[in-house]
Amino acid sequence: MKRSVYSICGMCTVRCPIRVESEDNKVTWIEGNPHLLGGALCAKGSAGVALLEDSQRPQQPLIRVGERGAGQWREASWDEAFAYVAGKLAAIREQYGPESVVLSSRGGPWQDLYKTFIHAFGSPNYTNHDCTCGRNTHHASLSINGVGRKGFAYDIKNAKHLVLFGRDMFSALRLAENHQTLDMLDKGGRLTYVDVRQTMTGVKATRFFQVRPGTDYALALAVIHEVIKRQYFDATFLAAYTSGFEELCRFVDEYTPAWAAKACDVKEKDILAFVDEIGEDRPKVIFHPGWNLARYRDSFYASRAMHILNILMGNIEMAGGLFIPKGAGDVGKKGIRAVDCPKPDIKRGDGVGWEFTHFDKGPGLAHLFFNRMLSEEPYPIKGWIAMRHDPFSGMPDPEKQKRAMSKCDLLVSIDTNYSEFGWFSDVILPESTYLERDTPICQQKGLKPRLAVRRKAVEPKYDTKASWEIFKGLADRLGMDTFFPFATIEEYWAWQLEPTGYTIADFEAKGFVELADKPVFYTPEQLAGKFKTPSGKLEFHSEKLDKVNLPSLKPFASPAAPEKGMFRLVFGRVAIHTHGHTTNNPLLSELMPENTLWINSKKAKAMGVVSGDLVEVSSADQSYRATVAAHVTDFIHPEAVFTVHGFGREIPRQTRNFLAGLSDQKLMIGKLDDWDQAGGGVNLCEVFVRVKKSIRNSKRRAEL
Ligand SMILES: Nc1nc2c(c(=O)[nH]1)N[C@H]1C(S)=C(S)[C@@H](COP(=O)(O)OP(=O)(O)OC[C@H]3O[C@@H](n4cnc5c(=O)[nH]c(N)nc54)[C@H](O)[C@@H]3O)O[C@H]1N2
Ligand SMILES: Nc1nc2c(c(=O)[nH]1)N[C@H]1C(S)=C(S)[C@@H](COP(=O)(O)OP(=O)(O)OC[C@H]3O[C@@H](n4cnc5c(=O)[nH]c(N)nc54)[C@H](O)[C@@H]3O)O[C@H]1N2
Ligand code: SF4
Ligand SMILES: [Mo]
Repeated sequence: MKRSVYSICGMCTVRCPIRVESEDNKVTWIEGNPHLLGGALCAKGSAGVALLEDSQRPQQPLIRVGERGAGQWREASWDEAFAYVAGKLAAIREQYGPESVVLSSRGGPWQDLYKTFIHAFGSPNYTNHDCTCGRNTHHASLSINGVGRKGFAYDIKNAKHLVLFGRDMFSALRLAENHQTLDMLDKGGRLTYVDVRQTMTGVKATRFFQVRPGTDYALALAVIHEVIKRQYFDATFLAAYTSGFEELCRFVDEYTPAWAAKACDVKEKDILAFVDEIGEDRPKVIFHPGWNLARYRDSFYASRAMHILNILMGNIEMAGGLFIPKGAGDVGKKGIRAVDCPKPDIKRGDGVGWEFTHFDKGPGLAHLFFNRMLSEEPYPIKGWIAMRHDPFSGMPDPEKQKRAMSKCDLLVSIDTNYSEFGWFSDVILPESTYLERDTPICQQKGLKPRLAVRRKAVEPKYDTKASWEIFKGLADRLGMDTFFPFATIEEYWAWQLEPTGYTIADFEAKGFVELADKPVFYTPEQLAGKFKTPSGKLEFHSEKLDKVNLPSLKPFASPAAPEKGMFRLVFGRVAIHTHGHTTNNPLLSELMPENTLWINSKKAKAMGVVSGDLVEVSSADQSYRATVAAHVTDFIHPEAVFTVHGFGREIPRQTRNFLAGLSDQKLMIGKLDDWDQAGGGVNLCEVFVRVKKSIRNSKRRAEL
């Protein structure tokens, strides 16, 4: 029988809306939801069928029988696996207290489920991936704007100029944002791109700065200097909504374009020409605060500088600028219900909220758990549940993580794939792929907020379950069933929708329910109350930072240069892979089976390396090394080498990516302890590696 359902893609965390066709329980076609994406889908989205059909993913619950990491498993029924995990969790709770269990997840619109589970269990220790992703930019936004990194979105389509510092959006895709940017360029808009190397985004840009690694902050300070000098700011906006402008003016006085040109290895005339352009294009100039703004020790301040530039442009809450995403309440509608349980009033195990008081307590900071696990301070951690999160892949120095995790009595991976963490864990609870599962309804905020839902296109191919069923299954066995008051997804949807007046049938026509007909912008009066800072204004100077002895405006310090024979390791995305979990996908692994090492032509020449030669890359302490092909190019700064994240995996049941390429996170020795004290993010780009020509190069080449 033929079917068509609207759903939500799950090949990356962007979650694009899709339409899926199936026949006799086989997926035959996937496209972007025509009502929102005009059918467009990226390569990964199209490869969802290959994920579904892949036999190299866990097919039923697995319980470890050999040593941790040895890969010996016994297959278990769901009843058995639930009873096993619930039994171990109950024993930990009994012996050490509920706070001894951590649940980490990839965040997202369904995190209420995971948070409710761990809070109902009695632990405050919910954490997520963000310390290695957007935490610095999140805290930067909180410190200036009083709202986190998702507190603003960008009306790129109507902008005249988009400025991206290390936001390689045509590799690190978000389809709707990509479409908006292409539309903006078609209408004559400008795109300025800043990176240490040329990228898919850089080649579409109207202006490209190839900067010295870790110097974005210097460039941004010079632009602020020049914008203020030329009075390219919106004085009315500044007077109405900001505090600390005079201090900012004094601070940037010394940071001239001539100075920045030297600090960043770019030309002064290019900086001046760029400022000419933003003078013409303002206020419709968007400085994207970066998803990660790379991850250097001053990324928090660099991201603050982007926010400062937006504020100077006066582009907030207007077409072609930044806007505050609207939810149901903002458009006069009732929101959906979410499961909930108050967070237990117990100190977090990572120190956030009591030792570190200036960070968002929500998910804390995952990397801060590991030393504390080793020292058992403030209490032992005995269980770790990773839900759609692979700490060994997404966090640095997996060997150190393993040492800390070895203190645990229970490690559980809830994943669609074998993750590096899952392979080391005690129990794998396999989630059905996104094409085989229904999810709760979620709200998508925006200028026109929506409700959306993922609907299964086919029945599960293997003995897998949806995460809501997994958490409910465990909760029922731990006496926490009242928190999840539904037995089927239909009951769950009805319970969620009850306050809204909608029913699940309202999602049939387009796959979503639109809560507003037209884009909703706040009026200037409404805007005034929206910044949740202590003063209610956009604060160039933050008293919250004063309280923890951190400067609001920090002088630029030039990053360290690599020693001879070493390079700064930078990493990033390609459009056809999502981190490490698509590199074994039957289709995508064919498109890109392994990563390479980008290296500057002059440096390569000095080593006698040409493109395609094998190079050996090793960590500073030599404990991890891998051999990959060199990609020699002028378009990377000589101090840096670059690789695509997600390779160098070591899971024998994944034969397509087994030991293919190089793992950047395994080169990041000691980086769990090197993090930005102001922004909380791990300094993943403060890593130096040794590179040499490999002795494994073919004889023929050696003879040439
Ligand atoms: N296809 C695909 N899309 C994705 C993802 C994916 O895995 N695959 N992941 C999603 C996720 S989780 C995220 S967080 C986003 C990330 O989105 P982005 O941050 O846009 O993506 P990255 O590729 O990580 O970008 C890092 C870039 O920073 C550059 N860089 C390194 N050092 C510096 C520096 O000092 N200055 C500047 N200006 N640039 C520097 C690197 O060369 C690289 O091009 O992408 C999302 N989209
Ligand atoms: N060295 C280095 N470290 C990095 C990065 C880097 O580029 N280099 N990038 C950083 C960034 S920006 C991020 S966001 C993090 C990402 O790191 P993680 O948060 O670990 O994210 P992913 O690798 O996307 O996915 C984690 C796990 O989710 C599983 N998964 C995928 N789909 C599903 C699903 O539908 N259900 C379930 N239950 N599981 C699923 C995947 O198989 C994978 O094992 O890593 C960060 N760390
Ligand atoms: S960007 Fe691609 S993989 Fe990610 S959700 Fe959208 S279609 Fe899916
Ligand atoms: Mo991320």
